[in-house]
Amino acid sequence: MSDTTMQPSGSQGVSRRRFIAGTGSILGAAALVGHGTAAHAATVAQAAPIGDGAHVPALVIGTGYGGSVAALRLAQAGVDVQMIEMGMAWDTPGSDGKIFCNTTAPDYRSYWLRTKTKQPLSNFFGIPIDKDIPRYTGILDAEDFSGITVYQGRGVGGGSLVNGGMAVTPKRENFGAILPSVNPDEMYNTYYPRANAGLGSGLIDPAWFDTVDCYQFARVGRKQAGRSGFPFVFVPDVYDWDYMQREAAGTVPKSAVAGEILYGNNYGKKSLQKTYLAQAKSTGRVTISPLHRVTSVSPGSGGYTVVIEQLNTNGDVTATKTVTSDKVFFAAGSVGTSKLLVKLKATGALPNLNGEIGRGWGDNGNVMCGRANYLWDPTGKVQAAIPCGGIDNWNAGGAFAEVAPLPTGIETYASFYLSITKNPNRGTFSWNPAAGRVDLDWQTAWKQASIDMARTIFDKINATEGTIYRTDLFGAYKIWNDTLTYHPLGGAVLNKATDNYGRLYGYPGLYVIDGSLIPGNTSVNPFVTITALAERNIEKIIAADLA
Ligand code: FAE
Repeated sequence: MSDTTMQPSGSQGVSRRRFIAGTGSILGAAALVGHGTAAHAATVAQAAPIGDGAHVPALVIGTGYGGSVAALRLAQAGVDVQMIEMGMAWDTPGSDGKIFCNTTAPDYRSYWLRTKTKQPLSNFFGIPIDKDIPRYTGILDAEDFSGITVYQGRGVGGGSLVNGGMAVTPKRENFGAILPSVNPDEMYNTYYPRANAGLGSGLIDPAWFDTVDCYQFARVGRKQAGRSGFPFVFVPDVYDWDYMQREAAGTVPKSAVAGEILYGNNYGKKSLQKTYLAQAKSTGRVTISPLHRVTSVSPGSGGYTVVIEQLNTNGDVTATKTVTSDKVFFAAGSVGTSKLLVKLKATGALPNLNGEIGRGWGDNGNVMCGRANYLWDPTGKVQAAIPCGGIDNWNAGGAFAEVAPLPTGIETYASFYLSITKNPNRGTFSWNPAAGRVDLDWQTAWKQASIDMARTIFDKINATEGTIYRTDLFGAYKIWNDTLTYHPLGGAVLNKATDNYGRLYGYPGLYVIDGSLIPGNTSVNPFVTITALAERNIEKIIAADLA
């Protein structure tokens, strides 16, 4: 029992008054989310990892949005928390002095246990651009299922390490279709504002946007959307916009302006390492064990028995630890949590989980495309890798399209878009006993609905501009990237697999608190909704279950 956070179980008690006091302090969190140099990541550097045989009051599986909210709020309420993360800590520079590698030069740090990159944009002028890399516990997992590749962040901070930081609150009129059992007043008055404050969301300065070279691609996107009658909306991002202005002016080291995204941002981005997790660590009650992967949770004597594999950077298991926890929070992301719960139900570790486990999974309707512009409409040699706006045709055409950068370092005359569409198809995870793994029954053909919705925007823009789709970005003559998602959602849907606050039916003390609660679509980029829902649920759980 070498674990440093081991506490007598009496220490976990929390009163409503203490919890509310804790909640108040996050409202000042925006002040805490500073300029965000890579060095800040060290503030969440590790104490000793969890020890074999430890007994802990609360264990959180995963360090993404849901897990970070749970850890912070539990810690502020006086509960000691162990966070278990299968990816790396991402707090130590490589031999080039940087923690993260650049998008244009993916190296060993780029992909989770692959020997070749699997870049979302796989071709350029029709030529494949993927390259060999050493197998390593890199930051971006391109996890292949039948019919779809699901991109996910691996490491302390989860998806916040790799994503574009677009912090979008859905329009209130769309909320009923996103989370039908949740009171929108609570969300829009309390939990979305709390989430946005905690994440450090902010808007680009429109005056700067209008003049700076690195957003020429987005100005072209705005102009062309407008000429076809579509609203272009600025959307907030968690990137530090002041820092980006200084990057563009050449006074600080460049990150977004140097094309960093997907494999981590060395500066500027307020990932969870610098926001929720930094605050959680500062309570002194949160310990994170990176390169530790949870493989089992089952009822045991004196709490839940949790089996954890420790990994090295080759992905080999170097130790297996068994610990006990009074409460376990599944925050391994939509895919990670769904895979664990489906396996644990099917293999007899948690047989009483209900039949909704593994169901209701969606891709947030993601589909990508590019358009070819004329020579008089260049999109810019230097493009900031952080998107700042989108084209909203959600209610008329079922698509919200992020005007995305193509940070290649050369003029491409291409406009690039990631569309989020109202795709109605839902997949189901199931246990495959012969292969010993969890499968997903997604079909690539289901993306046709997304393509049709995205075309409500881009066919019209092409018609107005007299332009065509690019056919060289995703394989020869392929217009649409219809084989991936960045936004996995569902698999343990709120009020179906769990109660209306994420408590798993059949197992008091087991909770789901990540994107798997959301039934497949958020109408916009999802992490603000994941964070806000986690804020709502943990407040209730602390008040009702830990009081
Ligand atoms: P997530 O952040 O994925 O965290 C789960 C964590 O659990 C990960 O760190 C895993 O490594 C870890 N884990 C999984 N299984 C285990 C296990 N068995 N044991 C221990 N640890 C485990 O979950 N969303 C936006 O809103 N705006 C954007 O601009 C945006 N851009 C994106 C760009 C890319 C390239 C990608 C991949 C995603 C993007 N997203 C964006 C999606 C967003 O990052 C995602 O919805 C959230 O990260 C999901 O949050 P969760 O808390 O559900």
